Amino acid sequence: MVDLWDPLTTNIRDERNSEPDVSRAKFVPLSTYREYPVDEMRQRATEFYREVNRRRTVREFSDRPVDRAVIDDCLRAAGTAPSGANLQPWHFVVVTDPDIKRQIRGAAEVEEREFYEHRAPKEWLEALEPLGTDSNKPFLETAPTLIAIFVQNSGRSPDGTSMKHYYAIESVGLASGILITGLHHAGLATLTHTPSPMGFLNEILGRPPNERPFLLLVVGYPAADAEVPDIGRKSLDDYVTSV
Ligand code: IYR
Repeated sequence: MVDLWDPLTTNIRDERNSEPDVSRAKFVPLSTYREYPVDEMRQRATEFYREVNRRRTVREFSDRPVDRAVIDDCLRAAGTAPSGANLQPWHFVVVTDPDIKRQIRGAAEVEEREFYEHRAPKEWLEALEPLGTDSNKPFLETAPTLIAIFVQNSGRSPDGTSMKHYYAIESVGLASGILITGLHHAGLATLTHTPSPMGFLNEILGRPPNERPFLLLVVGYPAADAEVPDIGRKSLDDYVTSV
């Protein structure tokens, strides 16, 4: 049985009776993997957990600019995410222009007012209560950098024809997680902001219709007096079962 999801055999989708054409396949030795003695492995796992456990979503930002080389390396890290058929169905727009940030804030606040005043069911507003959010989004102008993340539902194959992207949303979620973790690791704060709907981002940022906004990531230094809600994380027993 040929796995039609396998990136090396997807080119046989319309020729199911023929042998897989793996002529494009090229394999190289796995030279990047590193194995550690188990003690070191444990130490590394614990250290990584401690590092990411310090991350908090921040809603009050300083206007201090951030170093672009840091952003670019974190975007490179995001681009290493696994993706369906390795099609890398993401696009990131780094926004620092104050005028574009102002436009984004204006459009986001229109949607957010609609959300908080009409669209959101009572239950949803209650769930958001501990976070203290409302429709004012000053951070969209204060923070030095916004990263608009788009999912490409389709792309172009090398011969220029349109090609469907598989597991596009999942792939962009994975890339976004790596980006957030990388920025935190570098010492920057982030806020995952999702005004809904976010179609205005295509318009303001000139992105094509095959791209859907996934997330607006606010990036910067926290304000000197930034506070975060006193909320916790589930413990392992609450979200893991083993069989
Ligand atoms: N997009 C709104 C509401 C909101 C929704 C969820 I789910 C959050 O975790 C936080 C906020 C806003 O940004 O305020």
